[in-house]
Amino acid sequence: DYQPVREDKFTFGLWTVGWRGVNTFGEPVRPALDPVEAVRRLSDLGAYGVTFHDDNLIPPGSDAAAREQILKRFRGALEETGLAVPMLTTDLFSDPVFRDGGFTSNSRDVRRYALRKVVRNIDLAAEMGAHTYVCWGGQDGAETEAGKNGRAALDRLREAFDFLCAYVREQGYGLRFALEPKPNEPRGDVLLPTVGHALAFINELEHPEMVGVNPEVGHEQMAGLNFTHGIAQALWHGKLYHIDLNGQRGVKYDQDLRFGAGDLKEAFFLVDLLENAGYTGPRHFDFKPPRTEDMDGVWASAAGCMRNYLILREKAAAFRADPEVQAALEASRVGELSEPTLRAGESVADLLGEELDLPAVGERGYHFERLDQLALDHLMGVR
Ligand code: 3MF
Ligand code: MG
Ligand code: MG
Ligand code: MG
Repeated sequence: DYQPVREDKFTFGLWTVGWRGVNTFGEPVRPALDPVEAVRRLSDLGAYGVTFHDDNLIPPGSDAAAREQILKRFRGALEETGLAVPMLTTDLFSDPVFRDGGFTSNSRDVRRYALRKVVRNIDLAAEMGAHTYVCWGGQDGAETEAGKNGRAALDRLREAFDFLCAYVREQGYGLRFALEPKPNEPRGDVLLPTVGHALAFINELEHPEMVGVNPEVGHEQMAGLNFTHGIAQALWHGKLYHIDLNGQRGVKYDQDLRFGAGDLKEAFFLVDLLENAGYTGPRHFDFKPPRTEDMDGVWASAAGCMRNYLILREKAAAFRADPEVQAALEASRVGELSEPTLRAGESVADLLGEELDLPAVGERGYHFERLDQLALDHLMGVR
């Protein structure tokens, strides 16, 4: 019946089901959603937790008393439902002051304000028991080359993360940061456009062990990249701290379709990878119920994200368990890639002394098409 349970670890951003459907050409189509209502509805649907930007829960400009009142009500909903808050993040993009970015705005006073906004929300993240703090620098980017010194921007970004890591260490919080890459939108070009750029950047930090990535399906696909390959590399580096699941169809604006919509085959192999690689973090949905939907459609869309994940999980397990698939994997030499190329202790002379029968090996076929068709047969439900 594909009914999600808490152990599936499905989480949703408050900004996803709460998205009011504003777009570049259209006004909001749905009413504001009370975060307490979001918690209750997501709990009823079987989710494990919720995540949010500071401003999703506490409207900017709230005074200390209002903030406490909102938090008290929200904590009440968490207690009542048992939902967790495994991740928090900061809105460093909506306010007009962030029109040239947060950590990398050309304006130093804005950069200092961005740091203060994050520090305050990190305290809340720790209080809520979150393990991950996601940073998406959506307005950190440019439309022009002359207006932005790319190397200085990276200096300032490093300065920000070195400072934030030091703060978390001083406070003794058990938090790790996860950078979310995106190639463009809202800026013409965004800083750290892909998973690979983010991984390289992390190596330049003072505490690289405290910083990983939060890749989003659609963001890599907007750059025409293979998301599953990107996740494989993030896992290989031990850097998959969090993940944003959704759907996207090709190189165009950030569609944020529900998970499974968009490139279904890549979604299948993504679930297969996450389930088999031992990823234990939340399965976090960052999607936008389309503007066509009323509130019933919003909940149908959220339920669809989880349902599709569970169906794909079942299909992936059946694919791996199928004896014909196992034989096809063997015929495709997939397991052989896990064998080291060199023998232990082998000398260069040993290697040089070996011959390869070029004509014979050149004729070798890999039978990937047959293997891939078996995957599609499973995915399409005929096996
Ligand atoms: C934009 C995004 C963001 C990030 C969020 C988490 C608003 O395309 O994906 O969602 O996921 O800011 O930090
Ligand atoms: Mg997106
Ligand atoms: Mg996104
Ligand atoms: Mg995202």
